[in-house]
Amino acid sequence: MANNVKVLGFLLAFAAYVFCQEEELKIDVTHTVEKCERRTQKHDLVTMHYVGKLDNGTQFDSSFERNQPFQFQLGIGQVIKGWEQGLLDMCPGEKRTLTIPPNLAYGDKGAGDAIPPDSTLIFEVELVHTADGPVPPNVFKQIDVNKDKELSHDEVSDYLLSQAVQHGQNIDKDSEDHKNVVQTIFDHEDKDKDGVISLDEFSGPKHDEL
Ligand SMILES: [Ca+2]
Ligand SMILES: [Ca+2]
Repeated sequence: MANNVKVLGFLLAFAAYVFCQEEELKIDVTHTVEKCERRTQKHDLVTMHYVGKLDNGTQFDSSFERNQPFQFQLGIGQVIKGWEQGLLDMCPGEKRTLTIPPNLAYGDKGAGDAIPPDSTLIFEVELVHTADGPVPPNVFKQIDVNKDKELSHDEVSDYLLSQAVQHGQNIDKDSEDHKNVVQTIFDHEDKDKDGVISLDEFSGPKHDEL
């Protein structure tokens, strides 16, 4: 079950804000560099410094105070959407202020005690370094075993079971827990409710060329 939850969380992270109203990200470049050695792109491993504040000015996080920049990979859902979108095409040394609406941050759930529901977040970010990162696996293709470019209930179920086995767990495919996990994924991903998840609907890692 624990692993199912992990896989589910992974899939839902991409779908979490679909139902929220769309608001735009605001990017203000506050410092430019004259010589740009490389601009960030999808799948880069980026190293950042940042200060995060609520829109009332309350600071909730700072990599400067930890004295340690933050490293992550762009484009694979490791960070909030406002970062995924707002940190692209950026030069090392460049600074930006990102004003991120809730639907591109932590939505109506918020995060912990620090970030209340429906918070707009202000991040002052500075790119320290960027480099090529690994291209992630095409999860859609892995799930779509019969290659009809749609994910059926059985395909999603089989994929979750195979992931569990890879992590040394055995899940009963007829258990209520497992069925609920599959159903929850379809509730979020099968937007037109036709019983299959199309490539367009799928919000996890996929490649456009499929
Ligand atoms: Ca299929
Ligand atoms: Ca569908």
